[in-house]
Amino acid sequence: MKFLVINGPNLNLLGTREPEFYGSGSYAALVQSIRQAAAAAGIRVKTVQTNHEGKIVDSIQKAAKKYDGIVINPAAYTHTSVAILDALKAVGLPAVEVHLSDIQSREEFRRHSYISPACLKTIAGKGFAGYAEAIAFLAEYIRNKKR
Ligand code: CA2
Repeated sequence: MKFLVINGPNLNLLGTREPEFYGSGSYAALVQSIRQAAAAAGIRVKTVQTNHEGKIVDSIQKAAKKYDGIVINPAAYTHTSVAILDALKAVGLPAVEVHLSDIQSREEFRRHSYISPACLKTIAGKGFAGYAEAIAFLAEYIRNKKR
């Protein structure tokens, strides 16, 4: 099984600001922890980070025949992007939405996600561990479906 993990705008800056929301680990450390979580779940993984909405849409479209599932932190596009919602719906791959911070307990504008209707589950407020939980959840979901 192979998963695509997509991280959206500004997550490349992890560890440089706002540790109270995003922790003190760098983006490289996040990638490392995602790789470890995938290995522990017996999953192959590809990680991508981009600051561009269209590139996220392109990655989702291209995932169709290459990956079994998607883990996505759309970052700020969570709260604005019908294009990412439509792309996830179009490919129909099982997807889990992840946020490092607890978006429900922050500003009002972060409480709504355009992406969650296309996802099996949203995991927020668990830092890097949220990605590990998403990978384990998706792996279990797909394995159960195949039974
Ligand atoms: O909690 C999350 O993971 C978010 O998706 C992160 C986004 C934010 O817009 C969402 O509302 C919630 C922001 C990512 C920016 O990350 C930075 C990290 C360090 C320094 C600057 C930005």
